[in-house]
Amino acid sequence: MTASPTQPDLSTRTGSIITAAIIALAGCTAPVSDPNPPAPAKQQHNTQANGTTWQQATIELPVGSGMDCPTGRTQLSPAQAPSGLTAWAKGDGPANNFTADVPALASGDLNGDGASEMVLRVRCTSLEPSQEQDPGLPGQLLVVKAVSDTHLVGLGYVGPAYARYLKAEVLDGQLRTQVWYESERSTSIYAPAHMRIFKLNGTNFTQVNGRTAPLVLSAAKAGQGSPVTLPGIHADQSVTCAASNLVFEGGQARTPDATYGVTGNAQLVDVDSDGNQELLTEISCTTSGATRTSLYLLRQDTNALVAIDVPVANNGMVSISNGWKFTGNVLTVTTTNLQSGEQQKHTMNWVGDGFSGKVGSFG
Ligand SMILES: [Ca+2]
Ligand SMILES: [Ca+2]
Repeated sequence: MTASPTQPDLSTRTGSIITAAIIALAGCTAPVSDPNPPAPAKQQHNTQANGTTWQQATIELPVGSGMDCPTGRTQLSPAQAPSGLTAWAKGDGPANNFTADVPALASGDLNGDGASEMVLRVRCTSLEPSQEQDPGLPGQLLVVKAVSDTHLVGLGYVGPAYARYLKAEVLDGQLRTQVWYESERSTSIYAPAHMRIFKLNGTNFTQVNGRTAPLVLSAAKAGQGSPVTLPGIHADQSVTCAASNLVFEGGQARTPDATYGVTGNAQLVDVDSDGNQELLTEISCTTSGATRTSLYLLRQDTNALVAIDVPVANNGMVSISNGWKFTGNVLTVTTTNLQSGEQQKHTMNWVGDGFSGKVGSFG
């Protein structure tokens, strides 16, 4: 588990860092795709406790969890926050108010007794619900058992603190959850969400599958991004930008022959719906004074982001600054011929292992 920060205004600071980073990188080029993740799914699940009653329940919060959270018997009260309805309790320390979002993110049997538990998205923070500004504030998950409509027992926290849990489901006694931004310390843009799978092991939930750390294309704060593997971009019989293994720092990466840049246009997508997001992103390549921007699809490999397709492999003849977007497994890209000025709209379908109708060639 991530060590708890001491700053009482963590949530606010995190949002500011993300916003500042997005603005900083967005300044590199014109149109910017929104790299923010979707808000957590607001699914209504069948729960043992009535959704309006458990907000006023007594909850037994886990003791000895290592989280900077209230412990023991706590009385919940309903409240309104930017994320919607919450149940919350005022802590007795400087930074440990407890907030749980309504409704539960998921439910299912996680302790094998045949009855469903609720999976709540919770935060331990100095803020009161009315002070929260971000509807997707980072926190962690808490699995609770409803003894009655007014009495909940926390079985254990799940996952690292200060992450954003976008989705969760209970399947075969395991909790599968999609995580974005692992912690305040690794807050970065262009970090695709990933799946983590947890199981109750004695008295704690332990991770049994999935990534244990995020991959990051370009760190928002100081430091290096994760390794990135790109294929070469071809032009006629030559290679305009060679295949390369890069590490971005401050949005740039260099090889002896070229300089690469993250342009600021990126979209998080999940082309194969496995919960591990892919990253559609423009990356520029400058060689011999000429800059060409291509559009790549990066997949999360074990320890690196690896390009599995290049929808626009730019040989220097086109600009893609007129924009692109990916919706419903269809990527549309408008290119401008740099010599004639002619614009062309390309519609590319995801066909399982790549896009149809790509522009240019690579390898
Ligand atoms: Ca159960
Ligand atoms: Ca995927």
